[in-house]
Amino acid sequence: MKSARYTRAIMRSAVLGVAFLRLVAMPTPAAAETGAEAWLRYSALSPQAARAYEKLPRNTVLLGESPVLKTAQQELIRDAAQMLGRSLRIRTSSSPQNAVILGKLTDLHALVPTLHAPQDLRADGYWLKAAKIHGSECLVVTASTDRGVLYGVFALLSKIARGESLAAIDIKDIDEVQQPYAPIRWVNQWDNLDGRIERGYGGPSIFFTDGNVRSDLTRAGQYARVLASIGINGCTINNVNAAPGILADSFIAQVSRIADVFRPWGVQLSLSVDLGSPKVMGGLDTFDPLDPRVAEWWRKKADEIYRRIPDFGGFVVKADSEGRLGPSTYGRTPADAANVIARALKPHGGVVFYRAFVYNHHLDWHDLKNDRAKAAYDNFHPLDGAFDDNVIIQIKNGPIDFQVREPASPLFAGLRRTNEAIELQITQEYTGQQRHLCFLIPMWKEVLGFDMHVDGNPVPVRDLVAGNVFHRPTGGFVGVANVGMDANWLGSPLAMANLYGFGRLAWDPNLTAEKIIDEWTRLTFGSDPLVNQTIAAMQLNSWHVYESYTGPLGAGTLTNILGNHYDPGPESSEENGWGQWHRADHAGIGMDRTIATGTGFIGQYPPDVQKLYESLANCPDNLLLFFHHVPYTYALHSGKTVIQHIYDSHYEGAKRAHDFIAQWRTLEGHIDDERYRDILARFEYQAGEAVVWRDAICTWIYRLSGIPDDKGRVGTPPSH
Ligand code: GCW
Repeated sequence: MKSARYTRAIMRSAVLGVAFLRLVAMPTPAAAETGAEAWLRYSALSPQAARAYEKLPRNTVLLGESPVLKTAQQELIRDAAQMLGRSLRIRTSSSPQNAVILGKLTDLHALVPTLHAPQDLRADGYWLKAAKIHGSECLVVTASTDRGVLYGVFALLSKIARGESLAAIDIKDIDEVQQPYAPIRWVNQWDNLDGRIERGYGGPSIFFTDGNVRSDLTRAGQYARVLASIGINGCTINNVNAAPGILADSFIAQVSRIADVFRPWGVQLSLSVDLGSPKVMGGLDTFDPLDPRVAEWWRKKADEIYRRIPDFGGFVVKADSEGRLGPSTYGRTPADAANVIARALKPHGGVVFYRAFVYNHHLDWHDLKNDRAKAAYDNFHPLDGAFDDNVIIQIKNGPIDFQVREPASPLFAGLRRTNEAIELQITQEYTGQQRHLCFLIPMWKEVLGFDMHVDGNPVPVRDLVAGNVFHRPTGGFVGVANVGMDANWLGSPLAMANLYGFGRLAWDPNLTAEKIIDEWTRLTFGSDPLVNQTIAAMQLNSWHVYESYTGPLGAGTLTNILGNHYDPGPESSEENGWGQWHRADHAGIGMDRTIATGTGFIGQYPPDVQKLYESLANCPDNLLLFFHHVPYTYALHSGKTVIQHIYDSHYEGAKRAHDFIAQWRTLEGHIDDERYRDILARFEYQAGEAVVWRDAICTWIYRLSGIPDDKGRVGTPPSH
């Protein structure tokens, strides 16, 4: 009943939309934009562009009636009307003439037994196929799951919105199968129950406020739509530094309301849990994972959750990490801890993500062999094979912590009999906190494409995490998103390219950064070539620019590591237990992680990768200081000394950040004023911050090394 009303409401708004479009002769200059629609703006196409879609069927038929399928049809009707100015009419399966037919393959076969997908459709994969059905031209959007149908609809809408392959939309030609690379494509939100978000830069939580679930969950539903549109199928709603109270029965009842608004979009809800819960809030005197009472506690808890949330996804666990309780309290292993929870979830089909971010933050920095980078591999590699089938080890992309550049974590190649997922950070904790432009897809692509040379064979990280290499039952991609109540979700309009890109890479890590940014820019700003080219180029350069005025040569972000992770603070990242970044002194700089003389971290990689990093001759310049300690006068492959490279890089980076202002100004009048002015102000701010960074790091290193800048810039007061 409710959904029929909703359908009518959608239809009404579509009809009104059409009426409105008829009144407006031509697309007006861009209207006010808040960013709330993200890349789902679906603005009216120009009459000329719309003509290319004239052959899109006039009707739509839905086979089945699940909430996800209904969402798919409503989305199609509404957005096609917005873009094309005409509304698809709903027909039943008895009259599928000239229709976009939506439904699972099994239902489609009942209608057209002869239609067979060209390949097996994996869960969530879809097939867009033009076909003559009962003598009339139809367009089929089909999949093996309801969710796949929804993804197929979003893909079709995206093509129309981007004006992609106009010829391909010719009803006779379209025949496209898309399959996700891996089953796990999730986001994590680090939301606290009081409404604050750890490392969130887009406003307060869309889920929680003052210790409760928000009464109005409109934004949570909109978020699920945004996620579904790029194929993301799971969302962990609370901070990995989990409040035990999340598991109180009364709270689960509240959380189930969030699951209700996710469900129509095929997004599974999951929770971060505190491993101490059985004791801290559960009434037991222990949380020892091997105690049968603890196992029973988790079983009952899981049963209770599934009673209220039948499609619940599972738990994320951060334990023995940064002060969190963990199995070490009882001399147990991460496998003991993960398995006790996994067994409680197993009968319901749930999974446990156990984070590999386990390290000692009271490390003795005087001991030059100590190295935080070694922790994940040291803790998890020996347990390979000890984890149950529904446990996934969630591994940060690099061995430290989302720095501006890190090598791929060696643990990706260190687990053969254990599921794994890569954890990428969409929220820009160490990369400018959404106040600096930093498009992270090129960085993620480098990691996903990094060849781990497993057993001497070429093996990119993307295949390891997808579970393809060692034939694991599951695996994939997790992104720490941290969207908030700000209208534009992440606090900065351009930062949304990272969320979009995460979803696209999780679906297909072989997509190029260029393709992803082109898609995002067209969807977000329209089809003006100047806008597309300018924004794409700025985004594609932005990571290198940020890296060059913060921490080049693999030195780490050089930010204030004990505080906000934003301002320059190179001294803070040394001489404390949280790990060592650069070991800079008067004679040299860099962390010696070699097998021969350093911490031995390089020894965690397969032999061919060891060869790459162990020798100074082979080690790439951009990771030199991550792996080696060298004198400031050491000559890079480029021929420059390390110190001169650092000076030049900071000056050049700050200049390039400043150039962003002029590049952006070329877009005045080509995009809406709101976003134009908002983003311009951000670039002006970033240019100033880049100078602060440049001067802080150059002065620091000049004082340490005593070596002047060849070009005479460092250490001299500014001339005006
Ligand atoms: O990078 C660090 C962050 C912490 C975060 C932790 C983690 C949620 O500074 O805020 O805690 O990583 O990933 O667990």
